[in-house]
Amino acid sequence: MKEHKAGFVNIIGNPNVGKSTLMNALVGERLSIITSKAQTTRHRILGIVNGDDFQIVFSDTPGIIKPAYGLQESMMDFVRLALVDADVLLYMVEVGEKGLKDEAFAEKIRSSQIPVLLLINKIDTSDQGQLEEQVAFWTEQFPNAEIIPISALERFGVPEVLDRILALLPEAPPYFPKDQLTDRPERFFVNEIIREKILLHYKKEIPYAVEIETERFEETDEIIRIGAVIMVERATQKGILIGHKGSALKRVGTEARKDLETFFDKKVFLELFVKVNKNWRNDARQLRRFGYDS
Ligand code: GDP
Ligand code: K
Ligand code: MG
Repeated sequence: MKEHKAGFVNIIGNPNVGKSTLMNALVGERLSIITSKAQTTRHRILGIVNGDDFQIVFSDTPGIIKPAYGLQESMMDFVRLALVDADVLLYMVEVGEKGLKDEAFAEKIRSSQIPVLLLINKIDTSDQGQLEEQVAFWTEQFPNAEIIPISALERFGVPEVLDRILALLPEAPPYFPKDQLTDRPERFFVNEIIREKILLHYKKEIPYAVEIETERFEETDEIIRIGAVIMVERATQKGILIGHKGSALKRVGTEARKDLETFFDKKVFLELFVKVNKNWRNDARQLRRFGYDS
């Protein structure tokens, strides 16, 4: 059997640096995309790129200075999210983008345990001298990153980006069916959106102790009815998750529902249940990222 590589690649960068253009260019190379409902950068999954012997799952995070997430803390939470569960991080900047506005953010990137490819995009708009200056600047800022100058628009450097990602991906079976869209990925997105809200609203212990399972996903012309179970290992965690008079869980539910409505472009009815299951780690760990666990 030929080896198969698969993994999660997160893309971060300011709005309009060219993240979506790069995605389109990558998908245009000999590949297929099976899911791309969320082209807006409010959501994490952008697309899945398949080859015979690989599968790359690209995720996006909201622009790192997006005003809607203007609070420093939320922003850092999103960057933290981008550094969790990824195999490779793509950090995209554009030619001429100078100076890091945010030292805390830069520090996160510098100390990333995940390989970072720093893509300097739009080099079609710069001359050689400028480009060399840029490469020197970013090399100094992020000595741990691999710098690749590209033009997503003109596809310059795009095959190299793909090659580097493939070199860095672990050997793994595909996470999603390679040629079809099923309801499995939809459940996977539901799980991910709920998980994101939990990561944002609770301290460390909770996000790492939970597992989410979407048990019900029923779509009609008007509405999608979703039932999801949040599994925890201990009763105390259940209490924290639910919060005083249910207020904490309610916030998770409300925010997740809003995102799901944008994601699926449809009204969503979302029910969340919290269950204590001491053994979920043993049961579910292997399947966690697959979206096949329901
Ligand atoms: P995103 O917000 O990071 O997803 O950025 P988009 O992919 O939507 O691109 C923002 C704008 O930059 C669009 O007008 C693109 O056409 C343009 N753009 C993206 N990549 C390049 C590039 O390599 N060169 C040039 N000149 N423009 C680009
Ligand atoms: K854009
Ligand atoms: Mg975009």
